[in-house]
Amino acid sequence: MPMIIVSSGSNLSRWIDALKRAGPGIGVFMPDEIKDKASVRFALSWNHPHGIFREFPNLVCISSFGAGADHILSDPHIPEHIEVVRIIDPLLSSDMAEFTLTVIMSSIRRMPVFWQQKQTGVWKKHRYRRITETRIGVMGTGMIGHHVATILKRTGFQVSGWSRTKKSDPASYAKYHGREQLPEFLGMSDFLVCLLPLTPLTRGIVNKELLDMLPPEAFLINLGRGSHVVEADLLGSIDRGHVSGAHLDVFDTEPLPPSHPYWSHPAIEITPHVASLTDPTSVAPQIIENYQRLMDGKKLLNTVSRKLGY
Ligand code: NDP
Ligand code: OXD
Repeated sequence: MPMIIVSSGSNLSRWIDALKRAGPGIGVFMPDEIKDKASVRFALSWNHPHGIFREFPNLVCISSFGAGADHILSDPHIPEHIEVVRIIDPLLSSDMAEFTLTVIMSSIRRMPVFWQQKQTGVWKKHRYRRITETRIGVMGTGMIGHHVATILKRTGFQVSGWSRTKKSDPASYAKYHGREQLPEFLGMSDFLVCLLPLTPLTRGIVNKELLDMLPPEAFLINLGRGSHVVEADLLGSIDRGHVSGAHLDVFDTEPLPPSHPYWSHPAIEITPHVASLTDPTSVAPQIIENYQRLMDGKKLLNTVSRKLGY
């Protein structure tokens, strides 16, 4: 039984090679290579064109290429009975922790200011903030956010995490949950790191009301999805001088359009959705495992709740 692989814009050859190595004998095809559409039960997707799966009447499972499954769930043409699964990979978490550390360290040691000074030959010292003086709030302490919060705490930062449900595990960092505890959590976040999934409840969560609850001169790091942030509210908050700046890795529209005001804003740093890149060789075995489970009628791994949206 063939597996189909669909992605808008990505070069899929590395993926196909990795899947063939992990599952020799399993046919991996692009949708238009499939003659017998009814033979397909498993699909792999990243930002597929909405509606494409309607051609495959016996599809049972769609796997995301990455941790997020919002790009699958946003397709209104995917019937409720189709199981959605996603990637959980320690490399995604450790790469994300390295990226978050890089952004925070660069900010507290004032690197962007020094890079700018170099452009004009300015020799001027600026004070820095120490790790132990810096409070970080991680919104979303799931597979990735929990690891990021743990590494930041081990590095010496003061760390709090916020999630939907209460956590009973031993606290390596301060834990908050639910809307009621959000203001207290935000009040202690000099750096707010967003690692939430995009769901109906988290879309637009980083809005004026939330930003106003951050300490003065807080810095936003958005690594979740662009649509978590209300762009005009972020720009307004920075321009009023309440939030000092932001590092944004994800955007409502990707690639970020050339005319977008973020590009020219001096307090906004931009990276092109590279905080943590899925490694095909690392994750192909778990995709093949789910494919095999589907064939064997077994329970799938890393399933996404259609109800919760993550
Ligand atoms: P998980 O599903 O493992 O974790 C999600 C976390 O968010 C959980 O802690 C969950 O709470 C919390 N959460 C969800 N909804 C709410 C809510 N309404 N209020 C408060 N907390 C909420 O996801 P991952 O950690 O694997 O990934 C997180 C996201 O990171 C992905 O969805 C993706 O968008 C993004 N990502 C970005 C990448 C990049 O390169 N920029 C790379 C990889 C991922 P609870 O624990 O209570 O369920
Ligand atoms: C992911 C991503 O969700 O790269 O894996 O954004």
